[in-house]
Amino acid sequence: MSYADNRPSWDIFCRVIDNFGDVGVCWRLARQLAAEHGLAVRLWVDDLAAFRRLCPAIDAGRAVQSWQGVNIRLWPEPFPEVEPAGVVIEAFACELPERYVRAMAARVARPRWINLEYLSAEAWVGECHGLASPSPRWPLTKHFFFPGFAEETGGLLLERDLLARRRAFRADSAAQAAFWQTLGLLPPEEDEIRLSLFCYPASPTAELFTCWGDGAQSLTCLVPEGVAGAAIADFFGVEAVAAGAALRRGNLLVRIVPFLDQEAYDRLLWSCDGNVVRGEDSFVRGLWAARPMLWQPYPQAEIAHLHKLEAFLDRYCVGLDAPAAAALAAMWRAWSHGEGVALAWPAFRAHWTTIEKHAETWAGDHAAQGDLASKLVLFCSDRL
Ligand code: TRH
Repeated sequence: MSYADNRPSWDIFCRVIDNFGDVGVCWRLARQLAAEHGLAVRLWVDDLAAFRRLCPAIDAGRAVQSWQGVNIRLWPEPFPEVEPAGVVIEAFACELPERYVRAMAARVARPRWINLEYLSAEAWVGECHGLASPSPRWPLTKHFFFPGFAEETGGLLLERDLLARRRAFRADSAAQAAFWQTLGLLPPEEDEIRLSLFCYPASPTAELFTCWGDGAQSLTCLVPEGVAGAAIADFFGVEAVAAGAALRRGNLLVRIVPFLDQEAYDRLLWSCDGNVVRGEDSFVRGLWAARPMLWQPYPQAEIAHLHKLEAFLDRYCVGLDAPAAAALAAMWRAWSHGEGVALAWPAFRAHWTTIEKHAETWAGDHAAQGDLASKLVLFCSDRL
């Protein structure tokens, strides 16, 4: 019996360029397509060791394995002869193997070929979403599918029950205490603020830590192992940091926790009072966590990421009162530009409650717009 049985078959191709975003998005999408849409999903990944970081159940030495309803394959070089699926997702323009494209072209019922793009809040995304690009070489047409924040885009990844699970978890102090225990932590003290930190190696952590350490309130910052490790070690004057480390400066306590699987990372975001997130997938998860957050887009050439930041701020601040919006924008800009962080923090903190209410409303409104996996399934079935 083939991996697809009688279900519609989908192939997702993912190359790990650097970091975790590419495989993070593909893995989340693959699971959702299998679990919520009854599809037979094969996920081809060229770097199983990187994948394993977000999903420790993966055996990096096995070329074929199944987990959580997804058939996972190592993307080998040279690529073998395989029967292409009915829908083929080329994630982030990763370029499909030529042998596979030839097999797609040879199929009587030509597969749907989708290029899944990176997320951006910029206005052009809505105009480019869904555009067709006929191949100059093959009798095949590729369509561009853009995730995004507006109705006319491909939407955001969101599992059907995510917000309900988040609410239930937040209402359950025993579940929260059990989660903290898995990280070797007690629940937060009355007057403690607890934040998670996921940032880039060059993010201005030293300035942020100095400002938190000098602050009046006790602040615990939870950092998954491997995140900004050199900068943190440098700041505290130690050689290296590893999971379990506890480092103090004034009112700041930095705790290094293990790098979590995606489900546990969600629980971390839900459990903290606020979160520092980055890139694409943790950013979206931070939005669904609906706590005040600080986002840094993936640094790109020619400051393209700063345009992404401004475009998102324009959308996100709609409906937020002007002083809180100004404080939030100043803080996010300082964090991404790498200057003025300590100056921006007090106002950001002062508007915390307003920002938190806004985050909850924003999540509810955007969840109602339809999620990426459902939009993608509809987009492909419309074209079958
Ligand atoms: O790792 P990133 O910086 O990924 C980036 C961006 O996606 C960017 O768009 C892309 O061009 C570049 O990679 C190549 O950040 P991102 O997108 O948040 O992905 C991180 C993934 O790691 C996400 O799926 C959440 C997951 N994660 C865990 O599962 N456990 C953890 O402990 C942490 C910190 C993250």
